[in-house]
Amino acid sequence: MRPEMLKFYYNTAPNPMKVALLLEELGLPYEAIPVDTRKGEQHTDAYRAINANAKVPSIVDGDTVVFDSNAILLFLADRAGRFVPTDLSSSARGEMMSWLMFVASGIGPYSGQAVHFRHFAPEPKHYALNRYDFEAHRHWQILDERLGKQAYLCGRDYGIVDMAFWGWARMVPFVLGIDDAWTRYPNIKRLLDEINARPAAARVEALRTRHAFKAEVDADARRNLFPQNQRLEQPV
Ligand SMILES: N[C@@H](CCC(=O)N[C@@H](CS)C(=O)NCC(=O)O)C(=O)O
Repeated sequence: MRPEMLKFYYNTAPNPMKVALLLEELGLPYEAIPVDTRKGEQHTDAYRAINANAKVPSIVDGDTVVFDSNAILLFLADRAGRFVPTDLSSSARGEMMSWLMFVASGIGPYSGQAVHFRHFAPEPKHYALNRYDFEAHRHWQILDERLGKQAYLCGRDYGIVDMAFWGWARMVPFVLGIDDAWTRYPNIKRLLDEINARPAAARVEALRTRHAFKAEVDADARRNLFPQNQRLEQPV
């Protein structure tokens, strides 16, 4: 019997797209299964059985289930022995883990919250926006400085940290709400352009347009994406 193909649950947001890039770089056959988060498909019982956090991406490969984008990157790269230093006790491995977690716990969350407070949150939001905008700038600045000194985030070799970076990097002008983002962070733009030129990135671009995800952020989408807002309607 033909083994089932790896299932990749995705939408076109930064976290799923970094995983799509690795799947394409590895040349792994996969079935791309859209999860339309604006329609609330992440909250179904069937999907929550795969990802208790009710977010994309997730993968299911046989009886292996992995969720959270950076966990998936590390799992797949380790399994393939590619795009990561494979000697677990090497300094290169320590460096890779540090920068992967920096992207996972810093770049992603601060950029995500900067987007939320800049583009979606109701007023008053000055305090929150100032905090997340400051932290988003600070994190991107750290990567820009690093990329001013070396080709890739972990030195001379392209790897999963660069893929994790790539998922978010194209969003930088939107995250920071500025037109001159690429003048301020030229090294980020340099690596973004380089990765965009890779054949794997072109295949991710094709995946992006394969499914018509809901485009409107209407009241229903807001309920699905920002369930916390329901508490604001209840008396304290
Ligand atoms: N830490 C998670 C975050 C995943 C995440 O926030 N995914 C977003 C898309 S980039 C999502 O599913 N949003 C829908 C929702 O929050 O309901 C990861 O890296 O995979």
